[in-house]
Amino acid sequence: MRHELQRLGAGLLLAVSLPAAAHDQWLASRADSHAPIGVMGDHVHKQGEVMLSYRYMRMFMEGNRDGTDTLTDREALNSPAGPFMVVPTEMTMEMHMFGAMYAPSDRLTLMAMVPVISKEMDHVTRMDTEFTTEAEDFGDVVLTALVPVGPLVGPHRMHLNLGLSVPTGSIDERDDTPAGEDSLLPYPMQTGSGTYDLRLGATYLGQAEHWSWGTQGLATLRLDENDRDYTYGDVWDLTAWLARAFGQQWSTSLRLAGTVWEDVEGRADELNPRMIPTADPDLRAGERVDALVGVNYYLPGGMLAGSRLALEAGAPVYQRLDGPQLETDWMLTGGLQYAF
Ligand SMILES: [Cu+2]
Repeated sequence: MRHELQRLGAGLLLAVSLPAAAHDQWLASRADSHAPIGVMGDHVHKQGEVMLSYRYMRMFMEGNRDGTDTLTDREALNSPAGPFMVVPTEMTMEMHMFGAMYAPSDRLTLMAMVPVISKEMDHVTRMDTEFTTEAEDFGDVVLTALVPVGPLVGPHRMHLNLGLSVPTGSIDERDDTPAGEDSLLPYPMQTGSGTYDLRLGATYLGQAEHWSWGTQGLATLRLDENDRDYTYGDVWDLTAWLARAFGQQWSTSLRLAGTVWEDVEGRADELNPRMIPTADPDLRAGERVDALVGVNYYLPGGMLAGSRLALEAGAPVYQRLDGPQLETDWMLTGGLQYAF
């Protein structure tokens, strides 16, 4: 009898505490405990955990824009900022991003991100000649310390993103152009910044039984000038998302991402800003808001327990560019994550 009462008591306690836990505790083992895959440094790990990840990102840009107005190629060539000999018409950017995370303690997660970037840009000249340039190289490796702040109990989590971007990327990409064989390519075709940059920010995550949400702000602050005597503009990112969990394995998300980026300071001697707008350091700044939808899949058990698959795609809902500058049309990120 006493035994049965004990069992009943334990059962009741479990029945009460399970749904309560789902409401009161932030759970790492849910599909939506990771942000949409386009967000990086969104979560921390428990002491001793390791996570490896791979992301494929693709971004497509077509047509020029000045302010919020779209321009024809002819209008871009004859823009008040010019006139120019050449304007870009289309660009595709692909990135393979390899990541590793390790938590030496519950209060510190270390993260390294290694990008490999390829870019392709189509152009048209004043004489209607078309040509394409290509670049492929490493991007800048980013090392980040993720430091939880506040209590590690309850349905909310917050951490600081303390990152350093190391200039492993290239600022020496060259290709043949009508201006000459093996010419230095303009600023947006390079794969690195050439500078050490701070990447500082904060991330907040919240969970309810079926829903979760989060926000992250990040500033990219350039610390010096690169070997070609210029510095990319600082970048300010702010994003927020809402996710709906369907069981433990699936979730879908909606996200808004705002970015503001500044002009290039200084200039590369080899680039002639009268030739093409992408070579003009004063025609680089802009701001954009993207809307994205995503899906996360999480495998909680079995051989590949701890694996995650995710996809996110979106398009700008607002963009204002110091133009003429290529406008963004859509972006996509797919990713694989494995924690052990
Ligand atoms: Cu991780």
